[in-house]
Amino acid sequence: MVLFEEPPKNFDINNWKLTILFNENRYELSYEDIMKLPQSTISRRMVCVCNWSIRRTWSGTYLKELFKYLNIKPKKGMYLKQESIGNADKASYDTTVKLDDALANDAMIIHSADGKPLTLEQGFPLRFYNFHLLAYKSVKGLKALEITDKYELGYWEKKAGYDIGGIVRKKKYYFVDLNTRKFIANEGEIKDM
Ligand SMILES: Nc1nc2c(c(=O)[nH]1)N[C@H]1C(S)=C(S)[C@@H](COP(=O)(O)O)O[C@H]1N2
Ligand SMILES: [Mo]
Repeated sequence: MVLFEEPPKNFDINNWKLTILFNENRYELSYEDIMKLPQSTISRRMVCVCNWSIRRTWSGTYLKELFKYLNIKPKKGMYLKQESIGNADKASYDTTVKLDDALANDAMIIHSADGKPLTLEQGFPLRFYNFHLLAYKSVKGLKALEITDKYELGYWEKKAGYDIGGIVRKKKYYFVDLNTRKFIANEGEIKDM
């Protein structure tokens, strides 16, 4: 059984735009527009709900830079809903995160990993990432970001029985890139490994 959504078929980047919804406003950015935003490249660790982790070098734009560019000033206590492109025959993948937390933890919209554009499997053209949270809170093949006052479990998250918060927990993880297992004694982004 395919538990999650597969990458879109016959994907054409020329027909893609990232939609951002804030209050009554709708913004649309093409891949070209995204590549013109302030760029950052940084090595950060992703952690999977299945207790493994990998450090990669990610390139993209900080969420706060995107908001600055669009002149979006959300009030405190809002949420950010991410939605994927999806397939014609399948529901898209969606998840909602706390917006203040995403901004405070330097969440990014990412187009490249280790110097190469993401593959469709990795989330081409764009992937949201809050490294403070487990990978299931990060949507691949991003289509829309919506600033909302609703905090709800995503369709697949609900099916899988995942927790709505998704914070990286104090736990023993397997660090694939280091080929080592280690107990991590604090919550959130793993910075010291
Ligand atoms: N579009 C989309 N994004 C998604 C998913 C998905 O099925 N579709 N799965 C989520 C889940 S459950 C996980 S664990 C991670 C997996 O990320 P990876 O493929 O980079 O390991 O992506 C998340 N983002
Ligand atoms: Mo997952």
